[in-house]
Amino acid sequence: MIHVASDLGASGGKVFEGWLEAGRLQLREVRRFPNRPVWMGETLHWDLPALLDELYQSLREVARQPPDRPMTLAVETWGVDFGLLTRKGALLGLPMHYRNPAFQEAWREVSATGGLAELAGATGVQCMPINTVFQLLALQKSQPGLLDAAGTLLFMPDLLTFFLTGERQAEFTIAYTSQLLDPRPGTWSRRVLDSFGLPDHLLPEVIPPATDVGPIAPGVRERLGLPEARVIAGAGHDTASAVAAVPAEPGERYAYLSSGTWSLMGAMVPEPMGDPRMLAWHLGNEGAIASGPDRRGHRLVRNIAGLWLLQECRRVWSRERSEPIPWAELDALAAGAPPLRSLIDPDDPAFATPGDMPGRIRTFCRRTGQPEPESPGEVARCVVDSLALAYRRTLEQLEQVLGRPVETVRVVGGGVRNRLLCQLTADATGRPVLAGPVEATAYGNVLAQALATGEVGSLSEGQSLLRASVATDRYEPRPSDAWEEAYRRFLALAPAEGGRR
Ligand code: LRH
Repeated sequence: MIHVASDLGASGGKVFEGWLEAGRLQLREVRRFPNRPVWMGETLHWDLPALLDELYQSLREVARQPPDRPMTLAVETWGVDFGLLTRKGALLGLPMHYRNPAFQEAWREVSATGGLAELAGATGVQCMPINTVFQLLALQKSQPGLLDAAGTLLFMPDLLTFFLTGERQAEFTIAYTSQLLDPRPGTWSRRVLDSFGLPDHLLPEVIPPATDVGPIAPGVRERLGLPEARVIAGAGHDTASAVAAVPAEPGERYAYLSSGTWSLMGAMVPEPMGDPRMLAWHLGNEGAIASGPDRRGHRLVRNIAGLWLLQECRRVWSRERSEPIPWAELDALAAGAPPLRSLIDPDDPAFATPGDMPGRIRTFCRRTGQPEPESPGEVARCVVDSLALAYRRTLEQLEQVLGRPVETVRVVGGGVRNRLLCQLTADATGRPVLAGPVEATAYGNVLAQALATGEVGSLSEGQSLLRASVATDRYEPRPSDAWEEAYRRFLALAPAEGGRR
């Protein structure tokens, strides 16, 4: 059987085909394409038609390859974003992208009225302005009546699935990111819907990860010339897919770090955690694929602004130079720049929206009485040093919430390629870093499909297949006084967030 894994991430869309062979998960890249959001007036939107077209082309491409094998498909995307459908299934406008500045306002309003603790208590999720709940509140204000008129809200992976199958549902891991779900029963939170006056008729049934949704509808296949395939709701949330592909050893006490546009750091937990310190520490729960019979699992996580900061810097510098700056060049410049000179808090709201990131980083350093990084190498170094220190802070807080030590850091995703950041993460945290695979979301996506078809019986069986299939690099920590001193300076940048010293 062949499993088509489609991943729509911030740095682009990717489609892989995966299959099981000789005790391994095999992966082949089918297609890569841009996933560029589009400004329409004041609002940033998904370019959904372009993405659907890429998906159709990918399916045709996979079907052209011999041998002819039964095919399944699963789509995962980043969390929180959604589209609205009419009752009859027409799309009500292009889905909005979470980096819209208006969502920050909705968040500030709830925050000012003390509503964040209530929200975090009801959902267990890290309160972030990007969450669906804040998007809906912003929409209620800017487009009164729209939500009442709409028929169904579908999160992005479920929306793409809908266009292929005609089925409407909310896969558990992607629904979890909305901050509208009560994760323990795994159903929509009455408390949240009522206290924010949000309509509940929009929300479809929540289904567990790794569920067979149905075939590509015959009408769709004929119209678009698509092959026969069953569509699976895998782990619709890309982070949940990536974490399912952490090739940890049985019993290993690891923190995962899914490193890409965001740095998602956390640990698997048997049930949602409710430690009161989590709100101040920006820790929350998210969905995972678990080993249990219904596959709904939980993990602790902090969403840390990740390589986004460098991606935005690179965009600005590339524009200045009128050509894309190769990542390898940027990494080399950062490696050669003086270490631990100026530090930022990567999660400062100033860095959350697109714009002149190098300028904003300089302003942050000036405002906090530090030398302003000038050259691209200095700015990039400031970012990676600061990210490594942010990982240390989260790791220490995770240990306190878990009540046990974390012994290794497992990095997966595109950030595995940033060897400097991997080494700095080991140095800053004092833990060995095990990095790989780069294509974790695709592996996790394929694994979810293999679970749904029954080719793989359990998550642990899948993970032992993974260990046989992927390579990891190990980075040993090189702790030093310089890191200790820098960590003290880093913690002072955002004192409200705590830290152990
Ligand atoms: C990472 C991610 C993360 C958040 C954000 C919106 O791609 O999914 O887990 O949900 O994007």
